[in-house]
Amino acid sequence: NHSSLPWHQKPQAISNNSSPAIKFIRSRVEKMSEQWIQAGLRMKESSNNTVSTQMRVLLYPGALSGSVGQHFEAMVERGGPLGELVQWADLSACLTILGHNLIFSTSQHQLHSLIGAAPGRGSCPIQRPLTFDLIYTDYHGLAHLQGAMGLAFKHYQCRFRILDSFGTEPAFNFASYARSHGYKTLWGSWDLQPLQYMTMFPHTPDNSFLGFVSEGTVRKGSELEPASYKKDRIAVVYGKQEYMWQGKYEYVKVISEELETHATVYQPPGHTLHLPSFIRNHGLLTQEHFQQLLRKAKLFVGLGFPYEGPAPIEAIGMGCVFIQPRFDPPHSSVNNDFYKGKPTTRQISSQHPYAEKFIGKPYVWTVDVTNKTDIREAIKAILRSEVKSFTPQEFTCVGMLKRVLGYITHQFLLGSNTNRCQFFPSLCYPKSPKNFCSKSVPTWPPKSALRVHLGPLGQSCVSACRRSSLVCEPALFHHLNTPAAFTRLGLSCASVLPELNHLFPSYSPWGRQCGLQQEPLLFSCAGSDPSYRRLCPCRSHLTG
Ligand code: U2F
Repeated sequence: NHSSLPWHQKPQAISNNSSPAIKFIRSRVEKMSEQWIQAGLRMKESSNNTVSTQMRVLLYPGALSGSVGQHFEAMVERGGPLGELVQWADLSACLTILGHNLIFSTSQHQLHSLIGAAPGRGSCPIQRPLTFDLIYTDYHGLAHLQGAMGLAFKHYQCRFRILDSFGTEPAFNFASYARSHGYKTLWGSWDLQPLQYMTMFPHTPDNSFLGFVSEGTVRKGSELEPASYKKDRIAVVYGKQEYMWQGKYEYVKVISEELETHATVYQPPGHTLHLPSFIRNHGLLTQEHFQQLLRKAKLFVGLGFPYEGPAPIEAIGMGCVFIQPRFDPPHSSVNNDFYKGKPTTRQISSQHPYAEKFIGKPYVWTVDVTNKTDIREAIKAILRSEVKSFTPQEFTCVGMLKRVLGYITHQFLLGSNTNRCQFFPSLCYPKSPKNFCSKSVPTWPPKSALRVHLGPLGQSCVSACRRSSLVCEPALFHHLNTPAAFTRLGLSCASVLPELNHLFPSYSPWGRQCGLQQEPLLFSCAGSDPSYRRLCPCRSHLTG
């Protein structure tokens, strides 16, 4: 019964809806609306009572406003990044289906009237109470919010959620620590709860993995079903701008000897592209046409850049195999211009580490692209294989709905607006046990989920938990941050010292030193050091 569902409420939109970015977002939401509705209905069927809280939510992508916005907008139709727009589109759709009341704005001017201080007497503005329960923004937007809210910014910062594709590790987030320990970067240093940063892929559980949707479905009668695709012997190269192809001629040549090779490189007016002659270039395509091409293709070819975008997940969802370069040594903020200044110590082992590590063969082949024999062998094996389309559950509409519902339920303080409960109640507590506005220790997930692991020297808790097919859970760190936790692990400590150190709690075998964490904001699944064995709060999880 569609009429009982929340998306029949009239959506409120305040935005400049003619910009290229807004057009992209709007067209994606419209194109996927049927999938979202079906997923919402499935969720509703499987949840057994009907109460959940309707939030007033502001979506403010700062990257689309002001001077940064002008630059971003100018690049949308010229091969610039679209991944962030994919996320904003999917987040808007997801929150709408969950029944929340959204305002989407890309205007810095409107931001002032929506949340800014009202003019007071003389030069003293009066801060109005914030009427939004949640504000989703990005790093650029945070600065705009700070400008608009003045002193109230700190007071309300627990309501912010930051879309942050590549993630922010705790060491970079905690300003005084970042300053004194060499983790100060262009971004970071906002002293938020690390879980307030929402990433495009599950980089570290210190942040919340927001993701996006990549679902290849077709209509069968009244139902949407996973699609199967008839494949031609063609490859599509992942590289929207000419510079991305530099140094990749030989690699693409080997592929083109076996498959007809297509590309979607943007051609600036009056400019001749210098692509290899064997390439069939379509120019930058609309998302719909790009996806049509992927449906026919057998192979999607990563060139090394862009890093960690949505397109490989879409391609795999449309039955392509993704081949991509391995990075040896890995790229990171230390040796790579793109990652320089990003608040993460991650080591990027290939163009798309998620595809490499979480999906892998037969869908993903990570190769040494300087070794022609390796490439040739991989291509031959791929052509012999029969690979079906595959979408990890976490990148489906249902996956994203469940995840975002979980975050809203467990990461939100019910304040003034209790009892506006309606839609997906089974996962919704009457009072949220954990929120970012109180200083109390988290109570979700429950302690019973905790699996304590003592990591080997030099390993982060992200890897230590993953090695045992578990996931690091930062909300459980406080259970390990006690002298008794060391004893339970059979470690006898010569000294037990509390310290500001993002690697703590940890054990150092030299001198049998046991280090406790002094600052909860520094609890960090990410981070490793050859002299420490980390105490890791792991938990189990549903695959995918
Ligand atoms: C990533 O941004 P990108 O925009 O480069 O990410 P892509 O994976 O290329 O894809 C974004 C979307 O663009 C669509 C495609 C994807 O959903 O369907 N598209 C299209 O509409 N037309 C075309 O011809 C080709 C693709 C990442 F997401 C950002 O976070 C990073 O900043 C950026 C750089 O690493 O990479």
